[in-house]
Amino acid sequence: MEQTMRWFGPNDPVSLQDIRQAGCSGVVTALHHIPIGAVWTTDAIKERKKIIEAAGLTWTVVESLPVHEDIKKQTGNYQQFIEYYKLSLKNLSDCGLKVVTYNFMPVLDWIRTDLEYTLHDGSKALRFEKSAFIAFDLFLLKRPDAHQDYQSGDIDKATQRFSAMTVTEKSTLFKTAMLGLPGSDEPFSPEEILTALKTYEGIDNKKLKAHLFHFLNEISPLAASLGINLAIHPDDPPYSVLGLPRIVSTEQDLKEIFEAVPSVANGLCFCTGSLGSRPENDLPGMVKRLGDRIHFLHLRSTQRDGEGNFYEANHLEGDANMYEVVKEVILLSRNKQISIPMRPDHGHQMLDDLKKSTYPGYSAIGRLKGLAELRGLEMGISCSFTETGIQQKQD
Ligand code: DNO
Repeated sequence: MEQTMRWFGPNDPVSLQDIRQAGCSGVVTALHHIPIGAVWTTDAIKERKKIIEAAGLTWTVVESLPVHEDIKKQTGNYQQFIEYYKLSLKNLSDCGLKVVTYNFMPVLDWIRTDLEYTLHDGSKALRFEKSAFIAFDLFLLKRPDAHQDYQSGDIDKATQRFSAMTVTEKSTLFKTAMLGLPGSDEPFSPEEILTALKTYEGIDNKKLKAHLFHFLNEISPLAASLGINLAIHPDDPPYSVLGLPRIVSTEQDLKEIFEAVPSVANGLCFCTGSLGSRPENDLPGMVKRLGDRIHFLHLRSTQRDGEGNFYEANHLEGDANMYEVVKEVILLSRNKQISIPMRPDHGHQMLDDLKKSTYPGYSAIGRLKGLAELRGLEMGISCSFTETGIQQKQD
């Protein structure tokens, strides 16, 4: 696996030097300052590339080239936005970029209810708590008809949870759930969210999928001809939230996406954290079955409980069977003679970073720890394969 870390650009408190010292050869980044939908010019791409290369690193993966909401809804000038997307792909390819990550989650990217969940050792993790999220939806966001999306028992639990919260806890929950997109520390306002949610009325999973397939049919042939691999990021969490459709949550979803556009360029960012928070997603099996389309790896593990809550565990702990996942990735890489870029996704806020302010999930030391563990795991498995003479997967 090619080891990288996410870097949010020149304003990221984690420096390129930090990332290099963590043992990475490359970074994963995006031009976060360019408004969603606008073309990434070659000048802007080259400028970012120059900064990265001056630090002795490569720009390995684009994460993300965001998809404009009009493309997801097929409203307004969406064909124009698709053309802009194609232009950005062309410009990225002209600058030597080969993997482009994106997502098709309506309105919001990932959602958590607690960015500072304190673990037994004092480090802090990201957490999703079902009752807190329902309480946010019903009593803070006050989404019209939200109660129709929940079972009465869940509403009772959320009501109790909410009434036990202090004013400060309510305000923190509110800000956390509305944090918006990574790379931004600006939360959405409730009015903005409610207005955006309303624009999805009448768009169910089937319709959103058709819109995704249309988009992919438009961009995949170009991506293939440019030598770019597209990597869709799964939904996080992998189910419907706030009444929105979600279509990249299960193996079946992914199979449909790959069948709809059979080009290998139409691929996946295999995020073990997002997919792993849904118990029936068999992560090692998915690497085996979907391997041809995996162009980028996000490795992290979540710890679920029986109540629908999860927190982000240490990279080798939690529910993801990281040993089996990495083993399958090594077999896949050997079979295809490739090195798939990976990054340790998220990390605990720990040690000196507890005093610092960084993007949630993206402090340096916790990710460095995760990366070190994952590298060790990879090396151990690879060496044991070599010793036992396993060069290729025997199917
Ligand atoms: C969260 C990330 C996601 C991811 C996007 C890709 O930490 O994994 O925000 O970058 O969904 O478009």
